[in-house]
Amino acid sequence: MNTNRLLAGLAALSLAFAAAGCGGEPEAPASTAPDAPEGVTISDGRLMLPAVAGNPGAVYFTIKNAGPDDVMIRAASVAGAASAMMHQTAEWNLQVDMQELMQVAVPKGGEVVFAPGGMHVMAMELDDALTVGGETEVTLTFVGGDKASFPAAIRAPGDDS
Ligand SMILES: [Cu+2]
Repeated sequence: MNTNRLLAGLAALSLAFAAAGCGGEPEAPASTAPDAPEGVTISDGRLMLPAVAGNPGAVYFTIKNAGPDDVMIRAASVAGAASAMMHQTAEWNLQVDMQELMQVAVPKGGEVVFAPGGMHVMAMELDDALTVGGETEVTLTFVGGDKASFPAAIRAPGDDS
């Protein structure tokens, strides 16, 4: 289970906000936080800052489902962003466009990669406290109410390897 990682993430986040003197909303007590779905793990989380301040950032990660059931992501949130949504990048008549994804399925035994040029979490109205080299926390909400949080390293614009 991810409880220890979640606790560590929450602790790190609290420290980050305290250090920045940021008046972020208090985190819910960890003891009441819902667990991640069984067997679901998330790795390689990173937040790309926008090239132009005020534009949205993009979060990428890999989610694996080694559990007994298919799971469905239905929402994402990013600490330090006013709002966030899941997007799919698509090229259309030589134009790059984005489409909102209401749900993303992660089948049992499978993995889904959010990566440049494909799916991403778009993070709107980023807090100034999110700076290159830092870390923030991303939370996915699943159909049925489970949640999974993971750390995202904050990277410079274009550093999306
Ligand atoms: Cu987008």
